[in-house]
Amino acid sequence: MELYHNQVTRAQGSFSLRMFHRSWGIMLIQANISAPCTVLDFPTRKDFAHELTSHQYDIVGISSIIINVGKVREMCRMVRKLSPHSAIVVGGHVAAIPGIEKLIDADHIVRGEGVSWMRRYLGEDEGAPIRHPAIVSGLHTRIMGIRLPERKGATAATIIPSVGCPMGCNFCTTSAFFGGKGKFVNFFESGDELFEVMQQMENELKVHSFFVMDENFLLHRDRAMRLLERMKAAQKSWTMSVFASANAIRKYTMQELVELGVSWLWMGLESPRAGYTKLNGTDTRQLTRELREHGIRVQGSTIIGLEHHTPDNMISEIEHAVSHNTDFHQFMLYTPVPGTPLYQQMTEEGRMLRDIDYADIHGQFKFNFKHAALSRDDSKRFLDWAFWRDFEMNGPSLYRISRTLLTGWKRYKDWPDARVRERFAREMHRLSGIYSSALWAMEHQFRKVNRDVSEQIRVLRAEFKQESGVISRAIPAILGPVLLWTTQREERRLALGKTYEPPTILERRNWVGA
Ligand code: B12
Ligand code: SF4
Repeated sequence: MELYHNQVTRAQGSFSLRMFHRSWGIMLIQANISAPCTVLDFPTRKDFAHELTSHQYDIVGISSIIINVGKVREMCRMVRKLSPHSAIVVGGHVAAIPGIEKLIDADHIVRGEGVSWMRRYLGEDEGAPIRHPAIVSGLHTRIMGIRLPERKGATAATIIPSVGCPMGCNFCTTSAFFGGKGKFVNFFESGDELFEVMQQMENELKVHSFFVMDENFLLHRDRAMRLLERMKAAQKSWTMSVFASANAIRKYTMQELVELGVSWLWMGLESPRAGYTKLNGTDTRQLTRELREHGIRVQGSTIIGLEHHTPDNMISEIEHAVSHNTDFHQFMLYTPVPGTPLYQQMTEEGRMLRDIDYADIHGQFKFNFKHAALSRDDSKRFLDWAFWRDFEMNGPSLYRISRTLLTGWKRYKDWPDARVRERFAREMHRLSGIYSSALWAMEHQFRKVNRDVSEQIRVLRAEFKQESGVISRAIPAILGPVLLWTTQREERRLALGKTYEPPTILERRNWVGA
């Protein structure tokens, strides 16, 4: 249940950014029905059994993606045994598995958007406005061997403006699941609606920072620009983390992005030779550099095992990806996932491999199809190497994000728009002492991996010192060695096979009188 550690910073050892994320789909459904409802997130088998036997549930809804189909099967079995009168409804991406009806024992399998389905099923108004739940984007954050304290307002709120993406890239399961090319489901159509939701979350969760869970937020320019107008009028100095394709980013000037508060941007780089419309004519290295020069942290995403990849060109493609020097870099195997056009094509060409466990189809292990030039083992070798190479050449992501922050701060600390100044100052003042300390520890620990990068970290640390206040300047002398110690302790723990699990969370709604 970890984004970064599973698929982004997985080669970064104790520097890997670790945190868990709630299951937003079921939180959204719960917030939008009037029936009494419990969300049980990350239950152990014991928790699930206890909940099933402590209350009489008419309906048990189970959310899952494809890899977890084995768990869904077991949960259905438990419901039938422990709560035999309950109807079982299974939703989420797992529903795209061909023949799912035969793999699990459920009464309803729901494909696509779930709020309207559940409202319809319960006899409620499916067209009623969407009520956004208050979602803290991550929990149990951990880095360099330390679990960060969870203060109200310190972690971004998740905002879900829509599901799906109209770009319809052939491999993209999220796009396919919500209708494919040209289609998506908008929960909040206008910038005004979005502004209201964000303001409400600001009040409820005391946040200034938002993780916007929309596959291609910047594609909808009118909505984003109206949001900006409202933010300016209300003097909101908000920070936003968004997903966007290169063609969508190009619709904005850097100034507009900075004023909107975009501080982290996930962009698909895929491959320089891939023919995806979203990349048409964009020099992604230049774009990445430009974004970072404006203090925007870039998370790149590159695909390993596209059709044109061979053992001869794979290394140079990975080197090209690494040369973007993004703050974070995800590498994913080209993976035909049920429901996508790519899966359809591979099936028709007889190239899907049989007997691959669904639990292994997640793009971080080995191919699930027959590639023209790369074997399954090659796919894993190249994938693992890509992560390692990015880490070795560019250093820990924590170092890279502090570098981007400092660049942004220097550029915008005296900017005329107070909202922009305030945003950079907020991050800089809150974090400069911590970053300097972490940089001290990184500089020491990274020497054994790459001396050049360790030297670059030292230079950045000196710059931080110059820009920081007196107190922040004093912190590294004490905190730096402590972080070095916790980092080394974490390395030892991880080497012994330590793993982390999310806590079980139970939330009831409309429960009074139930
Ligand atoms: C947040 C997220 C995560 C979080 C998970 C949080 C969590 N606790 O589940 C993190 C970062 C940890 C994560 C991890 C992984 N993820 Co992920 N993740 C996402 C992401 C970006 C957003 C999901 C989301 O919340 N969307 C918003 C909500 C509202 O949409 P939704 O979940 O689809 O729910 C709607 C419907 O599906 C439906 N619905 C959902 N559940 C139910 C239940 C019922 C009963 C009903 C009726 C309806 C219903 O109704 C909801 C409202 O419309 C999606 C991509 C995306 N944009 O959707 C990928 C995605 C779901 N992840 C994916 C994958 C592959 C993974 C990993 C395997 C990656 C990896 N290699 O490690 C791991 C697996 C983790 C695990 N063990 O389960 C794939 C799933 C592919 C597939 N077809 O199954 C997706 C689609 C990304 C992609 N395009 O490839 N992920
Ligand atoms: S642009 Fe991104 S989210 Fe949209 S279809 Fe392509 S891969 Fe999927």
